[in-house]
Order: sequence, then structure tokens, then C-alpha cells
Amino acid sequence: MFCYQCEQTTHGKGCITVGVCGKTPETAALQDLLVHRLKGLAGWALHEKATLGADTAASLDFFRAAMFSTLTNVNFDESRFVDYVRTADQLTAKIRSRVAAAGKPPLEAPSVPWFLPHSHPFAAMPSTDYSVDALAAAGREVGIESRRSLTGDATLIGLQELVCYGAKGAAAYAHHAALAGVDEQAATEDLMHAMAFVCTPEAGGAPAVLGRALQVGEANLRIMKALETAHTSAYGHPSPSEVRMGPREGKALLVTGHDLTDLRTILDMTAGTGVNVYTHGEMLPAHGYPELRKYPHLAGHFGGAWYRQKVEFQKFPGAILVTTNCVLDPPKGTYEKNMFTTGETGVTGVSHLAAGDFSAVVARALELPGFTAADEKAADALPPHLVGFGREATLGAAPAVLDAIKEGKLEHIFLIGGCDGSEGSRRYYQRISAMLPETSMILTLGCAKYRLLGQDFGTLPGTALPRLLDMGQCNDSYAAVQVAVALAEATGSASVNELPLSLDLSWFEQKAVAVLLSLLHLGVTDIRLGPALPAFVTPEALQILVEAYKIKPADLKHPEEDLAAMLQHG
Ligand code: FS2
Ligand code: SF4
Repeated sequence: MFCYQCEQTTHGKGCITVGVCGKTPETAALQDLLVHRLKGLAGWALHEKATLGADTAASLDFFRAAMFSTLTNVNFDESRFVDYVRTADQLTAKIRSRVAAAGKPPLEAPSVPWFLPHSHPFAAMPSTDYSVDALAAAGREVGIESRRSLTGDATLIGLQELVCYGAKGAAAYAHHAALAGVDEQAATEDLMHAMAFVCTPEAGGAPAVLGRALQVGEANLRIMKALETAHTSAYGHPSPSEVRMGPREGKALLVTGHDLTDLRTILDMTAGTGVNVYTHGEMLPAHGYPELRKYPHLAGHFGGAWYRQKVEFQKFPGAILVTTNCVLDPPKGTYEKNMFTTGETGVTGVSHLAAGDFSAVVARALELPGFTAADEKAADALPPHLVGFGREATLGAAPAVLDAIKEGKLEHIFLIGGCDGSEGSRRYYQRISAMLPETSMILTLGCAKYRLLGQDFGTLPGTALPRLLDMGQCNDSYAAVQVAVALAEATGSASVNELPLSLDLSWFEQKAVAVLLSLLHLGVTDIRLGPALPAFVTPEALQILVEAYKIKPADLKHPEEDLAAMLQHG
């Protein structure tokens, strides 16, 4: 196997024997094959649209769900990938037949150095053998190693992967948005264009591939906007709200991941049953939405960031529903029987529930003992966390923020957010946030916020403004961008880059890649990125990004030097 799509990749180079995430070589090869087939499906669906005016809706729907399944920490279940490949083959075969039946020319598989002619995605035919072994063997033929050795150009293949990872992250958000009621078909189609593009001769040069990556960032902005619209239409605009960070006595059900629709279904199904519902991981911002926190049995939040789940889930005396990433394989003989996956998530040996069909997880919550009165008492001492600084709430505070800037009470704003992870190097974000001057504010979002929890940032001296504003999930980066643009306009700044605003971002997986591409598309410069730079960006590609966008690696050993530089230059 060879996989380097996430930040924790082995030795900062690539996972080659087994994933640090736990992904097996078989699953890695199946995912490689699926991505290859999705490139083919994208090409053929767009070809059918171009030649016959056909609707891409059916392909789109599957495309974004299947892309999402290949993100880091989403799905480890081989059998599910066999099904995804089979469906991709069936959809592509049907398109081929319709194009042929209409007497239109087939989609040509152009000659490119990174695919052998018979293994070009546009030429792929349905498998004759859907065993894991056969599909994994086919996947190994089209993986990154194969394409790098065919071209001898690690920089080009790395940039093509940048397009692919950005498209994966954006597809995941598009999938969430569609499930939540806003279907961004045009932007999803742009992601299909991007995946088809990397199969064409135009993707043979670094500038063109980088340009396409920025287009993925632009599509992702539209998608994050759609997701924000879906969330706020269904659940109201987030508003500041204190979250209890521990349990109450009684039966318990934990909902993890990002999917607010699944959380609401669980809240409806458990109403009146005596089961308390808790959020975990990226679900913490759910408490900011009026239509979710109105449920009295949404009792609080349990646990920290995703990487602590193997320890924390063993201590949870109730049932657990995994709606999206990040999920990890439970240690054998622990909480497998209490955990359920849904949507695109999957773990071998863990029950998978169809969308909205959550009676099994509720039944399991009723069987398990739940929390005791002593657990509740111990949790009473935990400080609450303030969530709910979505776009409206933060812009509502904008006049006070502008006054604070004018009066010299607010001198700098830091965006410290993104992903969290298990590496000790991520303590950089705790260390730097503890050093920030009192005259600064911090916007945070994504699971990186867990690096800031437990520190009391208080209020800006002489104001009632909290210094830490939790804007929500990683996808709420859209709201953060809108706030920055509004602040730039209100202060008469030429662009976001002129603001006393510094972005110190922590990345881990492919949604973060999509967000980064959106920021670059907007022309945001001087972003600090850590803890490690992407392994798929070679030194040559990094040089391009540094020259164009002044991207900087986080100085993990000397956060005080990063801070000094940010205060001076932004
Ligand atoms: Fe955190 Fe994991 Fe949000 Fe990422 S819970 S690293 O997938 O999407 O952020
Ligand atoms: Fe390694 Fe990350 Fe790929 Fe998992 S997703 S195999 S940890 S690079």
C-alpha cells in the first residue's frame, strides 16, 4: 500500500505496510480502486451530459457519498468498498450503454503518462470478479506508487492528489449538505470535472493542476455556504450557549461525527424514553443551534477530540452512534457491541444502520446501565464551554469588535482552528494560544478547538466580549471567512490580508485540504500550517505555494517566534 493523504502519515512520507489510522493494505487498495472508478464515472457522466444533455443527478449523489467514504477515518470495512466499486461499475456501464444506444461517440481515454492505456479510468470496464483479492489487485495497479513510477514525477502526482483530496473533502461537505436539504449539484459537478481533469493531458503540468486545485477551493466555498444554509434553515442560527461538559444520571446515548440531521433524528427517537443524548467530537457545536438545544434530553457533551475515543468510549456506559469521521477501530472485546455506524462510516465487526433507522442504537442505550448520580456529581465541577458563535452571532458582535479595535482594546485576531490529532507536536496550538496577548481574540472551529478547551481566556479587558469565539465545526470555516470579509469592509481594509488577523491552522484530513484550497482561492496569504506539512506536497510544489501565497510551516519548537511574527506581519 501507499497512502499519504493525511497529516499523520508514517514518518511524514507515506503509510506503506499498514495505515497509522489502522487502514489495512487491502482496504487501501480497494479505496484506490474506488477513487480510480470515480474518476471514470465522473468522466462518463459529464460526457453523457455534454453529448446527450443528460442529468448527472444519480451519478452525483453516488459520487459524493463514495468520495466521502475514502476520507481518513471514515470507513475501514472492506465489504462496503466492494459494494461501492460494484455500484460505480454499474452506473458507468449504464451511461456507456445509453451513449452507445444514442449513436454518440464514446468517451475517449486520452494517452497520459500516469496511466497505462488499459488502466485509464475512462477505459475501465466492470470487474468480472468482485472478490476482495481481485479488486485489491486491480487497485494496486492504479495507486499512487504506480502513477509515480510511470511518470517519475512525484511533484506532479502530488499536485494531482491535492486536487483529488480537496475534491474528497468538498464532496464530503456536499454530501452533508444534500442530506441536510440543500443539494449543491453545480458545485458537485465541478468536483467531478476536477476528478476527470486529472485523467487528461492538461493535467500534465504543475500550473494547470494547481489552477484546478484552486477551482476545487472555489467549489468548496459554494458547498460550505450550502451546508451553512442547510443547517441554519433547519436548526436556526447558532447563538451563544453554555454546554455542560459532562454527564447527568441516567441512560445515555453518544452521537459523534458532524451530521446534525442524524443527531436530530436521535433526539426525536429518544424523546420521552429517559435516554439522555450527548454530543462527542465535532458534534459539540450542535448545542449552539436553537432547534437542537430545545430538546431537554440533549444533556451535554462527553469526551475530547476524536483520537481519544478508544479510551473514552470504553468509559461511556451507553450506546454510541458514529455519523461521520473521525471513527477508529475499537480495541477487540471492548465497546464494539455498543457502537453503531451509519451513512458512509464503517468499521468491520460493528453494526451498520441504514440512514435514520436508529432503533437498534436506542434499544442498546436502554439496555446499558447509563451514568450514576456520582458521575453526575463529579461532572458538576467541570467548567462549561461556550459555543454558538456562528456567522450571525459573530457579526452581531462586530460593532463591539470594531469599537474595541478603535479604542485599542483589541489589537489582533487569531484564527486557531482546523483539526486535532494525537501527535505531541499539536501541543504547539495549546502553547501558542496561552501566549497570546490579552488584547487579542481567538476564533476557533473544527476539532482543533479541543487544544484550547480548559484554558480560561476570559473577556477582552474593558469589554464584555469573550476572547475565545467557538464558531463551530470545520465546515463553519465558511462563516469565519465571511466574518473576516465583513471586518475588512467595515475597517476599510483593501482585503482580509490587511486585517490584524493571523491564521494559524491545524490540518489532519481532506476536509481541511478543501478548506485550505478555499482560502487560497480567496487570495488569503501568510497562512501558518501545521503541525506537519502535507507529505504529498513535494519541496518543489511547496516552493510554488510559498511564492504565491506565503504559506508558512508552524514553528513547533518556537511558538513564541511564530507569535512575534504574526503580531508584526499578520
Ligand atoms: Fe476533526 Fe476528524 Fe472535522 Fe476532521 S473529527 S479531524 O475528520 O472533519 O475536523
Ligand atoms: Fe496513513 Fe493517513 Fe492514509 Fe491512514 S489515511 S493510511 S494514516 S496516510
